[in-house]
Amino acid sequence: MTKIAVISGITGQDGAYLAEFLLDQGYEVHGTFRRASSENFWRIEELGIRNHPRLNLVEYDLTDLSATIRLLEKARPREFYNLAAQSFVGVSFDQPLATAQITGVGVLNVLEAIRVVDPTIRFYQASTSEMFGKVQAVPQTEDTPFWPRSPYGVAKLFGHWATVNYRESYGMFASSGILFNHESPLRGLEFVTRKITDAVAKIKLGQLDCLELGNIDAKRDWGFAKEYVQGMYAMLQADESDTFVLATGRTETVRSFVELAFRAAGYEIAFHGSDVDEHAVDVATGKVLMRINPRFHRPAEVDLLIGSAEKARTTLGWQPQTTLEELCRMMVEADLRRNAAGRSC
Ligand code: NDP
Ligand code: GDR
Repeated sequence: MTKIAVISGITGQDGAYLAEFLLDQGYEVHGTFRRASSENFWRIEELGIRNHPRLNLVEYDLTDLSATIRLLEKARPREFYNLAAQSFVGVSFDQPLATAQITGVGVLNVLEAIRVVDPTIRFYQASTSEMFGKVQAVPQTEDTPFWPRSPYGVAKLFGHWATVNYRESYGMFASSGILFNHESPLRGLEFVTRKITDAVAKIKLGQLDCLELGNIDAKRDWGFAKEYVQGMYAMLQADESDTFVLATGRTETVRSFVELAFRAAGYEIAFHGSDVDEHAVDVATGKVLMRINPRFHRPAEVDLLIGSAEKARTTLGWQPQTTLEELCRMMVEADLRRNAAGRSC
Protein backbone atom coordinates (compact mmCIF):
# COMPACT_ATOMS: atom_id res chain seq x y z
CA MET A 1 0.00 0.00 0.00
CA THR A 2 1.23 3.52 -0.79
CA LYS A 3 2.20 5.40 2.37
CA ILE A 4 0.64 8.82 2.77
CA ALA A 5 2.28 11.85 4.40
CA VAL A 6 1.21 15.42 5.05
CA ILE A 7 3.89 18.12 5.06
CA SER A 8 2.79 21.49 6.41
CA GLY A 9 4.92 24.24 4.87
CA ILE A 10 5.95 22.65 1.54
CA THR A 11 6.85 26.08 0.14
CA GLY A 12 9.70 26.39 2.68
CA GLN A 13 13.25 25.05 2.46
CA ASP A 14 12.72 21.87 4.51
CA GLY A 15 9.24 21.18 3.14
CA ALA A 16 10.59 21.12 -0.41
CA TYR A 17 13.50 18.78 0.39
CA LEU A 18 11.31 16.51 2.51
CA ALA A 19 8.69 16.27 -0.24
CA GLU A 20 11.40 15.31 -2.73
CA PHE A 21 12.73 12.65 -0.33
CA LEU A 22 9.31 11.14 0.50
CA LEU A 23 8.28 11.04 -3.16
CA ASP A 24 11.52 9.15 -3.87
CA GLN A 25 10.50 6.69 -1.13
CA GLY A 26 7.19 6.06 -2.97
CA TYR A 27 4.95 8.17 -0.71
CA GLU A 28 1.82 10.05 -1.70
CA VAL A 29 2.53 13.56 -0.37
CA HIS A 30 -0.01 16.22 0.59
CA GLY A 31 1.97 19.45 0.86
CA THR A 32 0.35 22.57 2.29
CA PHE A 33 0.82 26.13 1.10
CA ARG A 34 -0.74 29.43 2.15
CA ARG A 35 -2.84 31.52 -0.14
CA ALA A 36 -0.83 34.60 -1.11
CA SER A 37 -1.15 37.36 -3.68
CA SER A 38 1.48 35.61 -5.77
CA GLU A 39 2.67 31.99 -6.02
CA ASN A 40 5.67 30.79 -4.02
CA PHE A 41 6.54 27.43 -5.57
CA TRP A 42 10.09 28.22 -6.73
CA ARG A 43 11.70 25.58 -4.46
CA ILE A 44 9.57 22.63 -5.56
CA GLU A 45 10.00 23.88 -9.13
CA GLU A 46 13.78 23.97 -8.74
CA LEU A 47 13.66 20.38 -7.42
CA GLY A 48 11.45 19.41 -10.38
CA ILE A 49 8.62 17.96 -8.28
CA ARG A 50 5.87 20.56 -8.63
CA ASN A 51 3.89 18.44 -11.08
CA HIS A 52 4.79 15.05 -9.60
CA PRO A 53 1.78 12.68 -9.95
CA ARG A 54 1.97 11.67 -6.27
CA LEU A 55 2.16 15.27 -4.98
CA ASN A 56 -1.04 17.03 -3.97
CA LEU A 57 -0.75 20.73 -3.10
CA VAL A 58 -3.33 21.85 -0.52
CA GLU A 59 -4.18 25.42 0.44
CA TYR A 60 -4.07 25.58 4.24
CA ASP A 61 -3.37 27.78 7.24
CA LEU A 62 -1.99 26.18 10.40
CA THR A 63 -3.87 28.56 12.69
CA ASP A 64 -7.23 27.17 11.54
CA LEU A 65 -8.24 24.09 13.57
CA SER A 66 -11.23 23.24 11.38
CA ALA A 67 -9.01 23.38 8.29
CA THR A 68 -6.56 21.04 10.04
CA ILE A 69 -9.33 18.54 10.80
CA ARG A 70 -10.54 18.63 7.19
CA LEU A 71 -6.97 18.21 5.93
CA LEU A 72 -6.55 15.03 7.99
CA GLU A 73 -9.99 13.65 7.09
CA LYS A 74 -9.27 14.12 3.40
CA ALA A 75 -5.63 12.99 3.21
CA ARG A 76 -5.84 10.15 5.81
CA PRO A 77 -2.06 10.21 6.32
CA ARG A 78 0.20 7.80 8.20
CA GLU A 79 2.65 10.61 8.96
CA PHE A 80 2.31 14.35 9.57
CA TYR A 81 5.43 16.52 9.35
CA ASN A 82 4.70 19.90 10.95
CA LEU A 83 7.21 22.23 9.32
CA ALA A 84 4.97 25.29 8.96
CA ALA A 85 6.00 28.22 11.14
CA GLN A 86 6.82 31.90 11.23
CA SER A 87 10.44 30.80 11.28
CA PHE A 88 12.45 34.04 11.17
CA VAL A 89 13.80 34.95 14.62
CA GLY A 90 14.31 38.63 13.74
CA VAL A 91 10.70 39.11 12.63
CA SER A 92 9.41 37.42 15.79
CA PHE A 93 10.51 40.48 17.81
CA ASP A 94 8.27 42.69 15.61
CA GLN A 95 5.38 40.20 15.35
CA PRO A 96 5.41 38.30 18.66
CA LEU A 97 1.67 37.55 18.77
CA ALA A 98 1.44 36.31 15.19
CA THR A 99 4.52 34.19 15.86
CA ALA A 100 2.94 32.74 19.02
CA GLN A 101 -0.27 31.90 17.13
CA ILE A 102 1.44 30.23 14.19
CA THR A 103 4.64 28.78 15.62
CA GLY A 104 3.25 27.91 19.06
CA VAL A 105 -0.54 27.42 19.12
CA GLY A 106 -0.48 26.10 15.54
CA VAL A 107 1.28 22.97 16.83
CA LEU A 108 -1.52 22.40 19.31
CA ASN A 109 -4.07 22.66 16.48
CA VAL A 110 -2.40 19.78 14.68
CA LEU A 111 -2.01 17.66 17.82
CA GLU A 112 -5.68 18.18 18.75
CA ALA A 113 -6.83 17.43 15.21
CA ILE A 114 -4.80 14.20 15.20
CA ARG A 115 -6.25 13.21 18.58
CA VAL A 116 -9.78 13.74 17.28
CA VAL A 117 -9.47 12.37 13.72
CA ASP A 118 -6.95 9.52 14.01
CA PRO A 119 -4.59 9.23 17.00
CA THR A 120 -2.47 6.61 15.20
CA ILE A 121 -1.04 9.27 12.82
CA ARG A 122 2.68 9.69 13.46
CA PHE A 123 3.54 13.34 14.17
CA TYR A 124 6.84 15.18 13.68
CA GLN A 125 7.35 18.61 15.26
CA ALA A 126 10.05 20.92 13.86
CA SER A 127 11.65 22.05 17.11
CA THR A 128 14.80 24.12 17.20
CA SER A 129 18.13 24.81 18.87
CA GLU A 130 16.77 28.35 19.44
CA MET A 131 14.99 26.81 22.46
CA PHE A 132 18.41 26.43 24.12
CA GLY A 133 19.02 30.18 23.70
CA LYS A 134 21.24 31.42 26.48
CA VAL A 135 24.06 28.94 26.83
CA GLN A 136 23.53 26.45 29.67
CA ALA A 137 25.88 23.69 28.48
CA VAL A 138 28.26 22.85 25.62
CA PRO A 139 27.48 20.90 23.52
CA GLN A 140 23.70 21.04 23.76
CA THR A 141 21.87 17.70 23.97
CA GLU A 142 18.31 16.45 24.52
CA ASP A 143 18.92 16.97 28.27
CA THR A 144 20.22 20.55 28.18
CA PRO A 145 17.89 23.05 29.95
CA PHE A 146 16.06 25.51 27.69
CA TRP A 147 16.30 29.33 27.89
CA PRO A 148 14.77 30.84 24.74
CA ARG A 149 15.88 34.36 23.76
CA SER A 150 13.20 35.43 21.28
CA PRO A 151 9.42 35.26 20.83
CA TYR A 152 10.18 32.63 18.18
CA GLY A 153 12.14 30.51 20.68
CA VAL A 154 9.39 30.87 23.27
CA ALA A 155 6.70 29.82 20.77
CA LYS A 156 8.76 26.82 19.63
CA LEU A 157 9.23 25.77 23.25
CA PHE A 158 5.44 25.71 23.63
CA GLY A 159 5.19 23.51 20.53
CA HIS A 160 7.92 21.22 21.81
CA TRP A 161 6.32 20.68 25.21
CA ALA A 162 2.87 20.26 23.66
CA THR A 163 4.36 17.46 21.54
CA VAL A 164 5.94 15.78 24.56
CA ASN A 165 2.72 16.21 26.53
CA TYR A 166 0.53 14.57 23.86
CA ARG A 167 3.01 11.69 23.67
CA GLU A 168 2.84 11.20 27.45
CA SER A 169 -0.86 11.94 27.96
CA TYR A 170 -2.45 10.10 25.05
CA GLY A 171 0.25 7.64 23.96
CA MET A 172 0.40 9.35 20.57
CA PHE A 173 3.43 8.82 18.32
CA ALA A 174 4.68 12.40 18.56
CA SER A 175 8.38 13.11 18.00
CA SER A 176 10.22 16.38 18.41
CA GLY A 177 13.34 17.02 16.35
CA ILE A 178 15.54 19.69 17.92
CA LEU A 179 17.32 20.73 14.75
CA PHE A 180 20.29 23.07 14.70
CA ASN A 181 20.62 25.53 11.81
CA HIS A 182 20.52 23.85 8.43
CA GLU A 183 21.08 25.64 5.18
CA SER A 184 21.10 25.00 1.43
CA PRO A 185 20.75 26.76 -1.91
CA LEU A 186 16.99 26.70 -1.14
CA ARG A 187 17.38 28.71 2.09
CA GLY A 188 15.29 31.90 2.35
CA LEU A 189 17.18 35.10 1.48
CA GLU A 190 16.52 36.67 4.89
CA PHE A 191 18.59 34.08 6.80
CA VAL A 192 22.22 35.00 7.31
CA THR A 193 23.98 32.26 5.29
CA ARG A 194 21.90 32.79 2.16
CA LYS A 195 21.98 36.57 2.61
CA ILE A 196 25.77 36.27 2.58
CA THR A 197 26.09 33.86 -0.37
CA ASP A 198 23.61 35.87 -2.45
CA ALA A 199 25.45 39.13 -1.69
CA VAL A 200 28.86 37.58 -2.43
CA ALA A 201 27.54 36.38 -5.79
CA LYS A 202 26.13 39.84 -6.59
CA ILE A 203 29.41 41.54 -5.59
CA LYS A 204 31.34 39.11 -7.81
CA LEU A 205 29.00 39.90 -10.73
CA GLY A 206 29.21 43.68 -10.15
CA GLN A 207 25.56 43.91 -9.06
CA LEU A 208 26.25 45.01 -5.43
CA ASP A 209 28.99 47.04 -3.68
CA CYS A 210 28.92 45.84 -0.13
CA LEU A 211 27.28 43.32 2.21
CA GLU A 212 25.72 44.66 5.46
CA LEU A 213 25.32 42.45 8.53
CA GLY A 214 24.45 42.62 12.24
CA ASN A 215 26.18 40.53 14.92
CA ILE A 216 28.97 38.60 13.22
CA ASP A 217 30.27 37.19 16.53
CA ALA A 218 27.28 34.84 16.84
CA LYS A 219 28.30 31.20 16.58
CA ARG A 220 26.14 28.61 14.85
CA ASP A 221 26.23 24.88 14.15
CA TRP A 222 25.33 24.82 10.43
CA GLY A 223 24.42 21.63 8.53
CA PHE A 224 22.98 20.75 5.11
CA ALA A 225 19.14 20.79 5.01
CA LYS A 226 18.84 17.91 2.55
CA GLU A 227 20.46 15.59 5.11
CA TYR A 228 18.39 16.93 8.02
CA VAL A 229 15.03 16.05 6.40
CA GLN A 230 16.21 12.43 6.25
CA GLY A 231 16.62 12.61 10.04
CA MET A 232 12.99 13.79 10.34
CA TYR A 233 11.88 10.77 8.32
CA ALA A 234 14.02 8.41 10.43
CA MET A 235 12.36 9.75 13.61
CA LEU A 236 8.93 8.72 12.31
CA GLN A 237 10.15 5.23 11.31
CA ALA A 238 11.57 4.48 14.79
CA ASP A 239 9.88 1.96 17.10
CA GLU A 240 8.95 4.68 19.59
CA SER A 241 8.47 8.42 19.45
CA ASP A 242 11.05 10.53 21.24
CA THR A 243 13.05 13.77 21.16
CA PHE A 244 16.23 13.96 19.08
CA VAL A 245 18.89 16.58 18.42
CA LEU A 246 20.22 16.85 14.84
CA ALA A 247 23.46 18.84 14.57
CA THR A 248 26.98 18.66 13.13
CA GLY A 249 28.93 19.19 16.37
CA ARG A 250 30.95 22.03 14.77
CA THR A 251 30.37 25.70 15.49
CA GLU A 252 31.64 28.75 13.58
CA THR A 253 31.05 32.49 13.78
CA VAL A 254 29.05 34.39 11.18
CA ARG A 255 32.37 36.16 10.49
CA SER A 256 33.96 32.81 9.50
CA PHE A 257 31.04 32.06 7.19
CA VAL A 258 31.57 35.45 5.50
CA GLU A 259 35.22 34.55 4.97
CA LEU A 260 34.35 31.11 3.55
CA ALA A 261 31.77 32.55 1.17
CA PHE A 262 34.09 35.21 -0.23
CA ARG A 263 36.82 32.59 -0.60
CA ALA A 264 34.41 30.35 -2.56
CA ALA A 265 34.01 33.26 -5.01
CA GLY A 266 37.78 33.80 -5.30
CA TYR A 267 38.31 36.66 -2.78
CA GLU A 268 40.71 36.87 0.16
CA ILE A 269 39.32 39.29 2.74
CA ALA A 270 40.73 40.85 5.92
CA PHE A 271 38.69 42.15 8.86
CA HIS A 272 39.46 45.56 10.44
CA GLY A 273 37.93 47.62 13.25
CA SER A 274 35.70 46.38 16.03
CA ASP A 275 32.04 46.32 17.03
CA VAL A 276 29.90 48.55 14.78
CA ASP A 277 33.05 49.81 12.98
CA GLU A 278 34.13 46.35 11.93
CA HIS A 279 34.43 45.83 8.19
CA ALA A 280 36.04 43.44 5.75
CA VAL A 281 38.19 44.52 2.80
CA ASP A 282 39.29 42.76 -0.36
CA VAL A 283 43.00 42.11 0.26
CA ALA A 284 43.76 42.54 -3.45
CA THR A 285 42.08 45.96 -3.93
CA GLY A 286 41.42 47.36 -0.43
CA LYS A 287 37.71 47.78 -1.33
CA VAL A 288 35.25 47.41 1.57
CA LEU A 289 33.11 44.33 0.87
CA MET A 290 31.31 43.92 4.23
CA ARG A 291 30.32 46.35 6.96
CA ILE A 292 28.18 46.28 10.09
CA ASN A 293 24.73 47.87 10.11
CA PRO A 294 23.21 48.01 13.63
CA ARG A 295 19.76 47.69 12.01
CA PHE A 296 20.41 43.94 11.83
CA HIS A 297 21.16 43.55 15.56
CA ARG A 298 18.48 41.78 17.64
CA PRO A 299 17.11 42.87 21.04
CA ALA A 300 18.46 39.61 22.53
CA GLU A 301 20.92 37.25 20.89
CA VAL A 302 21.75 33.55 20.98
CA ASP A 303 25.53 33.65 21.20
CA LEU A 304 26.67 30.07 20.85
CA LEU A 305 25.02 26.97 19.45
CA ILE A 306 26.77 23.63 19.11
CA GLY A 307 24.86 20.38 19.28
CA SER A 308 25.57 16.74 19.93
CA ALA A 309 23.59 14.36 17.67
CA GLU A 310 24.96 11.30 19.43
CA LYS A 311 21.48 9.99 20.33
CA ALA A 312 20.30 10.31 16.70
CA ARG A 313 23.45 8.53 15.51
CA THR A 314 23.09 5.57 17.86
CA THR A 315 19.27 5.26 17.74
CA LEU A 316 18.42 6.31 14.17
CA GLY A 317 21.74 5.79 12.38
CA TRP A 318 21.64 9.46 11.30
CA GLN A 319 24.77 11.54 10.87
CA PRO A 320 25.69 14.59 8.80
CA GLN A 321 27.98 14.18 5.77
CA THR A 322 28.53 17.58 4.17
CA THR A 323 31.21 19.91 5.56
CA LEU A 324 30.53 23.62 6.07
CA GLU A 325 33.07 24.41 3.34
CA GLU A 326 31.21 22.17 0.85
CA LEU A 327 27.83 23.60 1.88
CA CYS A 328 29.01 27.18 1.56
CA ARG A 329 30.57 26.52 -1.87
CA MET A 330 27.35 24.86 -3.07
CA MET A 331 25.34 27.92 -1.98
CA VAL A 332 27.72 30.47 -3.53
CA GLU A 333 27.79 28.56 -6.83
CA ALA A 334 23.98 28.35 -6.92
CA ASP A 335 23.70 32.10 -6.25
CA LEU A 336 26.30 32.91 -8.91
CA ARG A 337 24.24 30.91 -11.42
CA ARG A 338 20.94 32.52 -10.37
CA ASN A 339 22.21 36.09 -10.29
CA ALA A 340 24.05 35.68 -13.59
CA ALA A 341 20.71 34.58 -15.06
CA GLY A 342 19.05 37.61 -13.44
CA ARG A 343 16.91 35.75 -10.92
CA SER A 344 17.56 35.78 -7.20
CA CYS A 345 14.86 34.02 -5.18
P1 NDP B 1 10.80 28.30 6.05
O1 NDP B 1 10.61 29.64 6.64
O2 NDP B 1 11.61 28.18 4.79
O3 NDP B 1 9.37 27.64 5.75
C1 NDP B 1 8.30 27.81 6.65
C2 NDP B 1 7.03 27.30 6.00
O4 NDP B 1 5.93 27.53 6.88
C3 NDP B 1 6.67 27.99 4.68
O5 NDP B 1 6.17 27.03 3.78
C4 NDP B 1 5.55 28.95 5.10
O6 NDP B 1 4.68 29.28 4.07
C5 NDP B 1 4.86 28.08 6.13
N1 NDP B 1 3.94 28.84 6.99
C6 NDP B 1 4.20 29.97 7.68
N2 NDP B 1 3.10 30.37 8.35
C7 NDP B 1 2.11 29.47 8.06
C8 NDP B 1 0.76 29.34 8.44
N3 NDP B 1 0.15 30.22 9.25
N4 NDP B 1 0.04 28.29 7.95
C9 NDP B 1 0.62 27.39 7.13
N5 NDP B 1 1.91 27.48 6.72
C10 NDP B 1 2.65 28.50 7.19
O7 NDP B 1 11.41 27.35 7.17
P2 NDP B 1 12.41 26.10 7.05
O8 NDP B 1 11.99 25.26 5.92
O9 NDP B 1 13.80 26.59 7.14
O10 NDP B 1 12.12 25.36 8.43
C11 NDP B 1 11.07 24.39 8.55
C12 NDP B 1 10.63 24.31 9.99
O11 NDP B 1 11.74 23.90 10.80
C13 NDP B 1 10.14 25.60 10.60
O12 NDP B 1 9.12 25.27 11.52
C14 NDP B 1 11.35 26.16 11.34
O13 NDP B 1 10.94 26.98 12.40
C15 NDP B 1 11.99 24.87 11.82
N6 NDP B 1 13.42 24.90 12.00
C16 NDP B 1 14.23 25.30 10.98
C17 NDP B 1 15.60 25.25 11.12
C18 NDP B 1 16.53 25.68 10.02
O14 NDP B 1 17.72 25.89 10.30
N7 NDP B 1 16.06 25.79 8.79
C19 NDP B 1 16.22 24.76 12.38
C20 NDP B 1 15.26 24.30 13.35
C21 NDP B 1 13.92 24.39 13.17
P3 NDP B 1 4.91 30.60 3.16
O15 NDP B 1 5.86 30.15 2.08
O16 NDP B 1 3.56 30.91 2.68
O17 NDP B 1 5.49 31.66 4.04
P1 GDR C 1 18.80 31.97 13.34
O1 GDR C 1 19.24 32.22 11.83
O2 GDR C 1 18.36 33.20 14.01
O3 GDR C 1 19.91 31.18 13.97
O4 GDR C 1 17.51 31.06 13.12
P2 GDR C 1 19.70 33.52 11.06
O5 GDR C 1 20.39 33.01 9.85
O6 GDR C 1 18.60 34.49 10.87
O7 GDR C 1 20.77 34.19 12.07
C1 GDR C 1 21.95 33.52 12.47
C2 GDR C 1 22.83 34.48 13.24
O8 GDR C 1 23.35 35.46 12.34
C3 GDR C 1 23.24 36.73 12.97
N1 GDR C 1 23.21 37.78 11.95
C4 GDR C 1 22.25 37.97 11.03
N2 GDR C 1 21.13 37.26 10.77
C5 GDR C 1 20.36 37.67 9.73
N3 GDR C 1 19.26 36.95 9.43
N4 GDR C 1 20.65 38.78 8.99
C6 GDR C 1 21.78 39.53 9.23
O9 GDR C 1 22.04 40.52 8.55
C7 GDR C 1 22.62 39.10 10.29
N5 GDR C 1 23.79 39.56 10.79
C8 GDR C 1 24.14 38.76 11.79
C9 GDR C 1 21.96 36.64 13.77
O10 GDR C 1 21.90 37.68 14.73
C10 GDR C 1 22.11 35.24 14.34
O11 GDR C 1 22.91 35.28 15.49
C11 GDR C 1 17.49 30.03 12.14
C12 GDR C 1 16.05 29.89 11.63
O12 GDR C 1 16.04 28.98 10.55
C13 GDR C 1 15.14 29.37 12.72
O13 GDR C 1 13.86 29.07 12.17
C14 GDR C 1 15.75 28.08 13.28
O14 GDR C 1 14.95 27.58 14.32
C15 GDR C 1 17.15 28.34 13.78
O15 GDR C 1 17.94 28.82 12.70
C16 GDR C 1 17.84 27.08 14.31
